[in-house]
Amino acid sequence: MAKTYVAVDIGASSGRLMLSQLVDGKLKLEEMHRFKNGFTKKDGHDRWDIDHLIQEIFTGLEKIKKAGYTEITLGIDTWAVDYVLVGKDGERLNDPVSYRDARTQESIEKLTSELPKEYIYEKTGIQFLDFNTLYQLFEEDQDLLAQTDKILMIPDYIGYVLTGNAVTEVTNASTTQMLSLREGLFDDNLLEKINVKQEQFPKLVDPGTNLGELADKWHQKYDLPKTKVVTVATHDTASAVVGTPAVGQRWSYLSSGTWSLIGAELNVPENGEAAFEHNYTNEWGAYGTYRFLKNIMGLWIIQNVKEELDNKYSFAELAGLAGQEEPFQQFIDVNDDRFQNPANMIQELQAYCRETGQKVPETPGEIAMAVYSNLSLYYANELEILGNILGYKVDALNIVGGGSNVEIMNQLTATIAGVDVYAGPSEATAIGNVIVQMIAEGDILNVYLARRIIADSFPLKKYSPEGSLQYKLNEYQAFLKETKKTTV
Ligand code: LRH
Repeated sequence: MAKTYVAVDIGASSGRLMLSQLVDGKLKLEEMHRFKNGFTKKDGHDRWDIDHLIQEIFTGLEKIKKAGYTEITLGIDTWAVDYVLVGKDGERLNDPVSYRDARTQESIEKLTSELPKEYIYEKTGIQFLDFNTLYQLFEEDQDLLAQTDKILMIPDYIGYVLTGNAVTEVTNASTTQMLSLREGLFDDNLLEKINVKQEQFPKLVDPGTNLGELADKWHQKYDLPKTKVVTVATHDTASAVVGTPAVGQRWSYLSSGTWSLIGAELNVPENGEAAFEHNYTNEWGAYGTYRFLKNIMGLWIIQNVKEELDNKYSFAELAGLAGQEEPFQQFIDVNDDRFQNPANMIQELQAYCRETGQKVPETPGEIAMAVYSNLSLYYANELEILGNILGYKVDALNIVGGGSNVEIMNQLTATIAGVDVYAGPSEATAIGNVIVQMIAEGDILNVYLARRIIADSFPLKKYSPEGSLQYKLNEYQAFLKETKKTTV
């Protein structure tokens, strides 16, 4: 019987346990358990309920055992930048704060008044986002930090709870904005500025490292399969890029989930002036690669809209309603900070349109179309910037993740950007997670072969440009220039 692999893949809005086997050269993937995720206010901050997430993992593993799988290999990936502080007794000191919490709103300015941005970017190659771990730790409660034995990134913490073994996996660690590109270690100057010691981070490991067996105490408590935990590319976006079936010579990717991450896979980091100016990042990828990309606000906007409409419409229904509306009724800078965690997303979108003297979207269809068409414009704009920095025009955009199901956006993006779009698989993150396990276990030779297997196993949908919307992109770019200028 084929070996059984399980991906624990937890994003900011939901988590899942996906079971996978390699059968006759094709990947089989089955969802075994799905649960919601989100943050709530506790002790004055927006926090994740990490114990609940771990409980859901056990629930999923029990289901897997019940379905007859007695022995599995397991990998964990989650969103980036957030961490858990663990004390000497091995217990977490508090629930982890969410990156959307307001505590770091001014931290980039504060920290970079002492250590110039140019220094940090040259060292780390990581984009400036106010929620990077660097700024979160800068704002951390100093009493808690003094009691901290280990700082564990979220997936490393989950792996630690499951096995008792602590590591710092590099793809996720790179999002801290504290890893030195040249040395491959945490940068001492940066650590000193935030009062953190090298020893507080367990040893750095690459994706594909064996973490260990599920601890006995969990077998005593629950009915679980025999489980070997492998440290995968624990940053969900890194797993998604591994799971991208790379179509085209000069391919690019858009990992479309709560966030939209658009970029290219590089073998050498690109942290020159142009990349700095456009705030592109060089997050570490699996197998020595760099994920040269930009964060775009993504489906977070539509997820909030959906909730604020009392979940009356599914995502598919919202896309259907959007399809009945004309695109480009208004331009929106979807990456404006005001959309990061507003009290009410619909009102924020409407206020933005009002303030910029544009048509205010009112109906669910109008609002959804405003979001989708502006996300597509933003993607196309970034693809142009990406091409300018790298010195070539990409010939294909591979859209993976849940957003790859939104046909209307796939088509608009292809037409505005003037590139072929290949959509799917929507579960690229879970796929990338199990691929790293399969390579580690010797079931697949390498990532190139893996990507061929993915393309053979999951149907991709191609969208070619329909006419040209270059003029719309030009108008949008002029709008962004103007609004960014006036807000400075
Ligand atoms: C996507 C993601 C992204 C990070 C953000 C915090 O889930 O990991 O790559 O920038 O969450």
